[in-house]
Amino acid sequence: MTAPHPTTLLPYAERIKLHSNPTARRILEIMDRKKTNLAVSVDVTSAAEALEVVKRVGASVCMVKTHCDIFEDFSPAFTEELVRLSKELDFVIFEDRKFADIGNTVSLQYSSGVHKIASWSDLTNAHPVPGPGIIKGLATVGQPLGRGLLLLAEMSSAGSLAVGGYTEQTFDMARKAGRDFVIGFIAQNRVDKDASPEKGEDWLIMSPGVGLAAKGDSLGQQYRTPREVVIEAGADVIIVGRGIYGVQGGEQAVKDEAERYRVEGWKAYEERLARK
Ligand code: 5IU
Repeated sequence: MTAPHPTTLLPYAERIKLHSNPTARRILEIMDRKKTNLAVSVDVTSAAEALEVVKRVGASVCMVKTHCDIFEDFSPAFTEELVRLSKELDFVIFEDRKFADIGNTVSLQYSSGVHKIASWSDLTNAHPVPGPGIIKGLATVGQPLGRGLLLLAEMSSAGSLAVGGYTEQTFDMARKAGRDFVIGFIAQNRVDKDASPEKGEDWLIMSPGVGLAAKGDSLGQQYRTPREVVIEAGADVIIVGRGIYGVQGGEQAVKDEAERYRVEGWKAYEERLARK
């Protein structure tokens, strides 16, 4: 076995001081306070239903992930309520927008339009494919608001082109941009290979494609267990969608399932710390 990445041997609480970005600090603070590395992805098409799911899972999560363009009835009232819940139930909002255009266009997509993502979402993400201008464009809008950005270094889906040299160059791009706005990666592995917390460099790795029951879906999604993701791959946050909001059995079942994933994710984190 290769040696564990040094970042994975540090408690979340000890990593707070390695970040200046307010969203990165808040994520780590919440994770430590609520004992959770679970993010729930609420991919339902009704805003009212999404808020119901959020109320059920809120106590168990550090983050709620949205796709705001999925909602049939998106409105400013929805995001106001989501922001209110994020304060009441203590979680961060992550709009999984996957920006992928030139800097000028993404700055408009982030600030304007129907969704005005930067006004309510603490965290968002971007494909590095357009080059570093995408980070600059999003930073002009998000950084003054204390928002954070993740770069998509890898994807969970079968046949993804975000592998090898592409993934490595994504990390290099983030490093060059600095950690004022870019706080980590969506990835399947510890893509911040030689980052050393001893030298003050810390990145958050968040992994979708997590499930305790299914191994995948019919459209290329691939699932790993929380243990595989947190211990073997060294990711910091597990992102679960259908495994939680799609569980049969009504409101209580969704709440219980979120709690089950929280416990699994946290046990795995404690086990990874104990490897020292
Ligand atoms: N998502 C992935 N894989 C990725 C990226 C994002 O699944 O590589 I980047 C999103 C898609 C969906 C959620 O919103 O994470 C996973 O949902 P399920 O747990 O329902 O598969």
